[in-house]
Formats: sequence, structure tokens, C-alpha cells
Amino acid sequence: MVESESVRTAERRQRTPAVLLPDYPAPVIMGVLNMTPDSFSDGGEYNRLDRAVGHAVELTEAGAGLIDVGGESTRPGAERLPAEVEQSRVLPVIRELVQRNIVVSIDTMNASTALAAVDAGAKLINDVSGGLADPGMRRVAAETGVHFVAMHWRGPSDAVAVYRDVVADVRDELKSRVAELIVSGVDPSRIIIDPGLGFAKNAEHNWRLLGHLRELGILGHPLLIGASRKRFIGTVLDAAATPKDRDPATAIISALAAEAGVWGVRVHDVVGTRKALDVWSAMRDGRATV
Ligand code: PMM
Repeated sequence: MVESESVRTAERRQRTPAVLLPDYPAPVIMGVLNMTPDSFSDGGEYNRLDRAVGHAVELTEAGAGLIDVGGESTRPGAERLPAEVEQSRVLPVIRELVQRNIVVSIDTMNASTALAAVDAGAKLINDVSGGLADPGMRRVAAETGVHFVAMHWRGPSDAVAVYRDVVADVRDELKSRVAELIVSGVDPSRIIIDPGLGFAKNAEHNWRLLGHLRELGILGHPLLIGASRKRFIGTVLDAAATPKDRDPATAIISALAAEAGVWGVRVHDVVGTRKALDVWSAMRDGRATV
């Protein structure tokens, strides 16, 4: 590393608090802010930015502790974008949110986007590939020192993968991702794991993982889940339900995941999940107020 780079690395590390979200009594809500072209698209670029920031502020006021900004669809099977296009979508909004003291996470598989986002003030890198898609990602995670979500991923395809036992396989593969990150210099206390619901998994796989979250918890890292509005929820509801129709079920999953000890839930409808988590904590603590 040349000297100026190592100075920048040291500066980045200094700007990153040792503990992003210290000991939350209830799971943190990660609100989704999707910056793909079809979102907030009712006018010019400024209007789009303005509306995106407004939406993030609303999510924060509704109880999101983190806003997860994404500029490329990371859904399995989605087409990949040039990193510059992705960055032109996410960096302006990240700067605006950071100015408003909103904690930002960057949803990206590109190391260069992760680095630019951290330089713009993002405090967490959310990589759905767990560091597999871009060989430079682990180094960025290590050098920036921000929190890193390693999600379970079996490649970009939307085909369902073969599992011997989905819970054991996901646990073992996440354990490998974590080991690779640590070998690359990532501070273990910064690593968050995620089973990757809906990624190369069928509905039964997803429900099994949700029913066995404690078995992933034994890896000793905070656990994040992203069930929000995903298609598998439709298997126990009306199959024709729209993504938004899945919000009440998402909120119930959030409360049950809280009971299983997760650290965070990534959701679109923050209001519904906030209510579900308030009910859950009132039951847990026997308190009539939150
Ligand atoms: N799912 C999506 C995108 N990013 N990040 C994490 N950590 N976990 C997830 O399950 C996850 C994610 C895809 O969902 P969307 O297209 O509804 O945002």
C-alpha cells in the first residue's frame, strides 16, 4: 500500500465507531432505500434525490436505525450494472443522509462502490455475496474497518441450489465466509451474518431457515434477516398477493425473528415492523409502554 493510501485507511478507521449499534434491546430495523431507476421516478434527477431523501427520513422517523441504500438490484438473476452507474445512483443520496446524521449501509457487491460509499460516510457494507462476487471486497472491508454483512450466496443465478440440509449447509458456508473475512484482516467484531432468504432457495428452504435461526446464531455473530415482501411469503398467503400485501406477514416474521435473537431485520415497511417489535418487547418485558 502506498503511503497516501494508508493515511486514508487510517482516517477511515478513525471515522468508524467501534460499535455501530451498541447492544440494542430489540433488533435494529434496516429500512430499504432502493435507488434503481423505477423508484422515485416522477421527474428530474433533483426531484428523484429529494424524494429518496424524504423517504429515508420518513423511514428513520418511523423507527429505522439504519438505511440500506442500493443502486443495483442484487436479486438473484438480475443483470449486473457498471459500477460507475451504480455509484452515480447511490453516492448523492448517501451524502445527503449522512449530513442528516442518518446511519447508512451500502447494499453492493462491488468493492469500488463499497469504498466510495464509505468515503461518503456509510457505516456498513451489505454484500449479498458475502465477499465472493468481487475479489477486492474483503480488502475494502478490512481497510475501511466498517461493519460488514456477509450474506449466504450460491452465485448470481436465480436457480434453486441443491442442499444436503439447508440449515447446516448455510451455517457451514457462512462460517467459511467469516473465516475468509478474518483471514483478510476484517475485525471479527464487525462481521454480521445473514442466511440470504430467497437467494438460490425455494420457499421450503426459506421457511426452514426462519424456523432455525438459533442454529445460525451459534456462529457467534449478529444475525440479520431480509424476508421483507419476498415471494416465498406468498406460499402461506394468497399466491397472487402483491409484494406490499406481504407486509403484515413480514412484520410477524420480524417479531418471531426478534424472539429467536436476531440483531437486525431488513424491511421496506418500517412502520409495520416497528409495531410488531414494540408488541414483542412489551410481551418480553411485561411493560405497557415502549
Ligand atoms: N435481500 C435483497 C437485497 N439485499 N441484503 C441482505 N443483507 N439480506 C437480504 O435478504 C437482501 C439484501 C433483495 O431484496 P429486495 O430486492 O426486496 O431489496
